[in-house]
Amino acid sequence: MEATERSKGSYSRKGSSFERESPPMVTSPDILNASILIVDDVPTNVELLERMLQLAGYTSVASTTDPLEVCRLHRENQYDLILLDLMMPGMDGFQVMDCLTKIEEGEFGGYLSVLVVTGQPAHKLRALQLGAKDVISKPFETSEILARVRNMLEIRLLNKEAKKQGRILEQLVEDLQKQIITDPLTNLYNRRFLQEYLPQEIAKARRTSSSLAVLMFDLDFFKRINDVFGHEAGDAFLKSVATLLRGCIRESDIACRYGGEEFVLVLSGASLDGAMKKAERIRKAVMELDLTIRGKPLGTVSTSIGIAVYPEHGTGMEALLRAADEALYEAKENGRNRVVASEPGDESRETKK
Ligand code: GH3
Ligand code: MG
Ligand code: MG
Repeated sequence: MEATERSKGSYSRKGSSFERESPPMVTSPDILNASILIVDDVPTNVELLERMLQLAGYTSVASTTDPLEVCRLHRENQYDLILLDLMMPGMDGFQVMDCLTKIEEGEFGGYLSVLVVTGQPAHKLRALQLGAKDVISKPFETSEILARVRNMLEIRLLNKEAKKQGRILEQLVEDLQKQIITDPLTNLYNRRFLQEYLPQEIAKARRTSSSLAVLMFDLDFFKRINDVFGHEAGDAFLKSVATLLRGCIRESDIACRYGGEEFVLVLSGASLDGAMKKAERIRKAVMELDLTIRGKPLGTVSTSIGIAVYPEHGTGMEALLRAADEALYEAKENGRNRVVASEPGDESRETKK
């Protein structure tokens, strides 16, 4: 029993059930359900091929005797395989292929699967050079054409699957890149992002001789919210502060969750005065947040804010963050619920409550 399972190579025992380790990417039903178009100006040729494919189990076989229709049909249906005659009145198979290639390259960016079925062996090489993936001569053997159709569809479907997996992978990478720089509770940027972003913004401010403000927030006595109302209430409050911060900055600014109940705003181009006014507005707005958790109002939570501005209070990220942190510390020391700006030479400016 074990030997048989192992010799199959694709099943293993996991828990109490058998799980497929690597399911085939393209199954037989996938191939039989793939969409096929037959193009030939002679109706009896079309009927012969159609019947042959249907008898072999193919479920999605369409046909046309008008070569001028092929491109429109392909644009509408994006066939997995086109069986194409070469000698047709109005538009020959080479012209059809040219037009199909343009559609694939321009609109679908895909893989054009054309199997040329021709009565002129002399045209085989040219057909292959112009993009046919395979060529078969009329009269053909049923078993040979069926084998070629199957092989071509397998490649086409594998190509489709690889593209799909590629897109899934791209999305995954994009999601991961976003996760790496996002705080999961508040959806604000996290500290890691700030550390990448701030030096770049400082460099930009230096190049353009403009200013930049760093505002550091710390909620006052926030531990009490958790102690009295529970952690869930604390989380809900942090989320509303985040929403408030996100709503009051410009597109060129960023809001980060710096730590537990600490937030940082980076305001590009802001002067000290502008930053102090904005901080003051936010301080008041936080005081006005009135959240209710399970019918209980959380009451007022105040916030202390420290501000540092490039280039007055520092010309690098660490110096600016330190200056903002020191100003915040001073706001706490001076009674909380206030905005304090760092000042060159360690003095500070403060707005009153
Ligand atoms: P201070 O005015 O000195 O800043 O007082 P404080 O209580 O805010 O400061 P402290 O540093 O003593 O406590 C911070 C509190 O923030 C304690 C911690 O439980 C809470 N906190 C930090 N992160 C989270 C979080 O993700 N969710 C919740 N609910 N609380 C958090
Ligand atoms: Mg804190
Ligand atoms: Mg605090």
